[in-house]
Amino acid sequence: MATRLDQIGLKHHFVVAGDYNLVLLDQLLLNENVKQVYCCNELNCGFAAEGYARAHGAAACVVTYTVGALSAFNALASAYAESLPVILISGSPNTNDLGAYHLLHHTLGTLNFRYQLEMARHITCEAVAVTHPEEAPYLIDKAIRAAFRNRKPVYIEIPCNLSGALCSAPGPRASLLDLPESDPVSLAAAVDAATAVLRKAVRPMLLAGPRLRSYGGVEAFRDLAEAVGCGVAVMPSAKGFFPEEHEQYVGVYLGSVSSPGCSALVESADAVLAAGPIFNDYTTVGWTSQPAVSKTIHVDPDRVHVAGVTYNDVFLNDFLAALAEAAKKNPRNGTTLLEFRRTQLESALPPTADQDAPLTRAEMCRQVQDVIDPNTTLIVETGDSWFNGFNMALPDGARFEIEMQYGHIGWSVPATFGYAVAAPDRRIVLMVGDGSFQLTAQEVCQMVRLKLPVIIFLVNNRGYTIEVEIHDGPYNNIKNWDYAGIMAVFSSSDGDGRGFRATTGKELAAAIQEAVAHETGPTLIECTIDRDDCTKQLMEWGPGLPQLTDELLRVLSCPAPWTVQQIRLDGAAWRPR
Ligand SMILES: Cc1ncc(C[n+]2csc(CCOP(=O)(O)OP(=O)(O)O)c2C)c(N)n1
Ligand SMILES: [Mg+2]
Repeated sequence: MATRLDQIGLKHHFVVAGDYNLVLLDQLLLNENVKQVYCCNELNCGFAAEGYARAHGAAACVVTYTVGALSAFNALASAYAESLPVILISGSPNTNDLGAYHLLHHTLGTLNFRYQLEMARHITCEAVAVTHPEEAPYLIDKAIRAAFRNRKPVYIEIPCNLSGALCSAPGPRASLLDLPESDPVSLAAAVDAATAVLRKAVRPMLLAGPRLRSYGGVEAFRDLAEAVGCGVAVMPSAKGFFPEEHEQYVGVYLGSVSSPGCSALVESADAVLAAGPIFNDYTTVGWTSQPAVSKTIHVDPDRVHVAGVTYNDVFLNDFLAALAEAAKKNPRNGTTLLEFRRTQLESALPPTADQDAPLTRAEMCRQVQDVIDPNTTLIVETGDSWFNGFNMALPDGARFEIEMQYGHIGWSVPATFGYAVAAPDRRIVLMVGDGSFQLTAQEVCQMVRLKLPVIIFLVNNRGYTIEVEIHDGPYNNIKNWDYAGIMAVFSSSDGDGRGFRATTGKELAAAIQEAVAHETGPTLIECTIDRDDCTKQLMEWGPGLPQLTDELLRVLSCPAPWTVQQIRLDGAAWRPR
């Protein structure tokens, strides 16, 4: 296992120790090329690996049986949704325990020791359990190969008593990392069909989707954009996959809450090539906006849909590269770009607020924007931080990370930790809401432990503001914390994390100055803003999402034939129509 993790290029793996994995951890420590990084709990451990995979391409984490693994599963599901090859390794009962009728701790107290493997199958593309030392090299390779081919997580279970057992040495890594090749006939046909569509189009557009990076298409997409010469928009989770300073860049496409001028271009285009998109309820703003299917060349990771025909076994990277070669510049393709530039007002810099006035969201964003340089990775958490992030300008080289398909609040703190471990030379900036932070806050102590100079903007708006905009109630209020003060707790006597509270523009500017200069640990800046001070995009996006409104209840509930009357929870009698 250690040799393979080393050979696939991992420099670290993330760990929470437990008595089902201790011997395994000893074995992994023998390979000094792959360092162990410890986490506070297994959910965070999984998310740290997820964040590491974003920066490094792949990741591994090691946990103990059931009590550990079941927590890590949530993060593994995130890696599935976000298409990241994360390898989850769990210790498991000895191979003789079942036959010996041994009831074991950390289990359900039954003799079923298979449930964890069965559960893992649903959230991985390959789940294996080693049951004999000689099977280990084969099963480990099988799982790792699947992770790289599918860009999805995998699960490997290793019994305690086999963790130190001898097995045959692994051979050279051979084809472990190879991607499958497209079917040449399908590929050529798909490229022909797409070329014909693009050639005919008067107002073509390119749209980058979240799967573009996972499936290795970022460079080919840029080549294609330059070959076609048309406008390029990105979906929110693909922000940063096409350079924002490029002359063809037109902004973030998110239906009615897109960046200025962008949705009109995408929706009026006569051909849209969407590379690795995910059109879900969030990204279509509650199914209100999506480029017309009939006009879309839809490029999935392993198939392409063009003009009502699906070309299977055509891989995204191959397709984009071949199409870039084939696409000829259409002189009219610049039309949309020209229109776009005409509609853009001179982008005025946001006004600087009165520096002694209470801090506002807009002033906070204005100052965060100044921190983002070409070497920055901006990581944004679910919440209004998403929308704050979409609005930030990324200079060339800057990167952007978001977990918009899975949307687990609390993801960002451990994922930022993992990302920072993988990319120690980048400036890592996190924007996270108070509610999200409360889920996984403790992982900041690992940033302190490893002296990672992450800058955390903790947006304290006293609650779940994004939920307030979707559907408000008392459940959106949360207990306030002394977020700035928490850094002293995490630093204790052997760390150097710093915490500041900014209640005005002046205090924020001073805190940022300290944060940028602080190199021996993380800095958390608590930005206190009003509970209702949110982006205008959130105000429009939130109410657009489908919810359990009375109208939907009426549409969805098909009463059973014997139902005469149903009593709603609020006591109001409701009769089926
Ligand atoms: C694990 C999990 N639980 C619950 C939710 C539902 N949820 C989505 S956003 C959100 C609130 C986020 O609040 P905060 O981090 O304070 O962001 P804000 O919008 O206030 O800036 C909640 C509870 C979720 N997405 N994930
Ligand atoms: Mg909040």
